[in-house]
Amino acid sequence: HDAERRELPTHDLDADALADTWERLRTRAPLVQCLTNRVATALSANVLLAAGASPAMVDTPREARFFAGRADAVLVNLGTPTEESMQGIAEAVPGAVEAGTPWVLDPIGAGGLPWRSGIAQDLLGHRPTIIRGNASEVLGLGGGGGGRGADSTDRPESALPTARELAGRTGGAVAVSGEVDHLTDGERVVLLGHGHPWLTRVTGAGCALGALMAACSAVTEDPLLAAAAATAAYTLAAETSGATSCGPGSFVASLLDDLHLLEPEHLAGRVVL
Ligand code: ATP
Ligand code: TZP
Ligand code: MG
Ligand code: MG
Repeated sequence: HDAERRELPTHDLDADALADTWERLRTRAPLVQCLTNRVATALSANVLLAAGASPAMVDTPREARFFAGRADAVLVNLGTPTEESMQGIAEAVPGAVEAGTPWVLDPIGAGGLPWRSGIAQDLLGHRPTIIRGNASEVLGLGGGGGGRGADSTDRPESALPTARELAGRTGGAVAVSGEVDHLTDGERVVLLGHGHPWLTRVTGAGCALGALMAACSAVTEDPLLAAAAATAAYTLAAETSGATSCGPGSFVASLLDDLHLLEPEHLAGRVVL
């Protein structure tokens, strides 16, 4: 992706800024409220704990708004919507906005599934700090067709123009995941080519990355930096895990270990921006 990188606008993020963000996450242990799907719940909580953050899956409509005012960040994921879970999200998001709490939207299935596409469009109006999705979901949010259920059928580079347009609308960052992660705040564009193919063989691996982005958004005012720091940490840990495990099962266990072990100086020394 070096050729693509040369064609894109420059950015001011460097390895030290990403490492500082990772350091702040580990020192401050932000409280992350997760309103997520029933597939990815445990992995997301475990990824947050391994990184040094504090997960709380407070998603009932009766408490979601109250808690969004107390959490350091909120994650909203549309993976397995029910009437009740969507009511919880409808409470939490205005609660987060009112309290100035950063919030992340993972619009699973947007564009491809009718009910949640409408919900995702409505949520855009509340200006998510970060939108994180696969390429098909980001294209879906922009009004295009979606992917194949929860999985992407598009390449991240094809979603970059839509990602930039969405970021311009929300004032936040949009992170399109894939073999090369494409991140933008509408102006700046960051490409990160780390990771491991087994991340696509573990369900909820993208969702857990969204949770980690929420945690990072609690420790920096710059949404693009938050998204990039989370992506770098996660994908660098995954490279280590991929090299030391023998398949998706041992890989996901190692991923928690390697996230836990990833020191800011390792991140700074290894990331290619
Ligand atoms: P999908 O919904 O299509 O399963 P997702 O929401 O799970 O996508 P991914 O695109 O799989 O999200 O991204 C999750 C993580 O996996 C990201 O950190 C990304 O960098 C990494 N990743 C995705 N595809 C690859 C790949 N082919 N090689 C290396 N890393 C990858
Ligand atoms: N079905 C609905 S949500 C979900 C599945 C399989 C999890 C998708 O997780 P990810 O992180 O997008 O791979
Ligand atoms: Mg996936
Ligand atoms: Mg996904």
